[in-house]
Amino acid sequence: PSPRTVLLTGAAGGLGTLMRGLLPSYGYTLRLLDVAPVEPLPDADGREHAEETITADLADRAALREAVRGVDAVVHLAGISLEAPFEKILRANIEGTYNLYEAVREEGVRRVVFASSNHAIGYTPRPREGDPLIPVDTPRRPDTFYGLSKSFGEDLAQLYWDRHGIETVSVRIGSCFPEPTTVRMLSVWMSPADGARLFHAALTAEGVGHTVVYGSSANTRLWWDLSSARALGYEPQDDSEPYAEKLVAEQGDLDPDNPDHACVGGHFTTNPPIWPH
Ligand code: NAI
Ligand code: 15L
Repeated sequence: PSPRTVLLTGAAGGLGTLMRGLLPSYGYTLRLLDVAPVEPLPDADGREHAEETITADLADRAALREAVRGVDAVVHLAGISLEAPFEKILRANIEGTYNLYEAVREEGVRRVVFASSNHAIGYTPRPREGDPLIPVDTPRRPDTFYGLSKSFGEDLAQLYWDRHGIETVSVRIGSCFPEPTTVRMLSVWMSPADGARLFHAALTAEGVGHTVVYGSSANTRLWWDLSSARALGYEPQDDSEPYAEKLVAEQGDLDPDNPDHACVGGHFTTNPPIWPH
């Protein structure tokens, strides 16, 4: 049976807020968790969603156990989403993701969708014209402690599949924001609507074991291979190309001599944006 009740962690964040708006139309009932209070979100018609919200830290194992109890699946977005001192990444992303998987194991939840990141392979050179797309089994080359924590999360997911039979789709998200805002994002953007399509496919595809996929729209300038995502039933509908003319006019094309533009992780490989808290 397809999952119906889903715990969405990181629900107060940017992607969490977008998915909270989009996933209910696929028939899911969401339970929302974040360390920051999850604010009520009015429907288009002004009504509030009937959602259960939990304010808890990923360090709180008792709270996590309660949060996953009775859900069919977890979409795990919570954590530090940029570079930060190692100790912070360790606590929120590494120990936090471990704590979540332990709760999932203890409560018998069958499926996790893990928000991995392109920064797990951030030092991979970006494909130039005529180069093949980056395959999903390319060696991991994290560009930050942040990217390293996503690499850990993918390995943790593999362990919990091999040892405990808990299925995970690890989605190496490119950039999921309402619109692409940089020339790099023309290659890595995932529209929020495609994000919801991909999460839905990751929640419902059968026999995924641990599957790694890239999370992007069907961009003309795409850098990586979406075939493992398509194999789940994901059919991206969007392409960043309509934004290209304006962005290239404003910012210029990616400069082959600029180290910020050499690798898929972009400026995370040179001067990563730092988590503000
Ligand atoms: P965000 O920073 O806006 O949201 C993350 C949320 O996690 C925040 O609401 C924060 O309060 C919560 N959080 C942080 N530490 C926590 C803890 N210890 N316990 C409970 N909650 C905690 O980030 P965004 O953009 O929404 O990303 C969501 C997830 O997707 C993150 O895991 C990020 O690494 C991943 N991702 C996002 C991409 C994007 O384009 N938005 C790209 C690649 C990966
Ligand atoms: C990420 O992993 C970050 O969480 C997100 O904020 C973006 O910076 C994205 O990668 C990106 O590479 O654009």
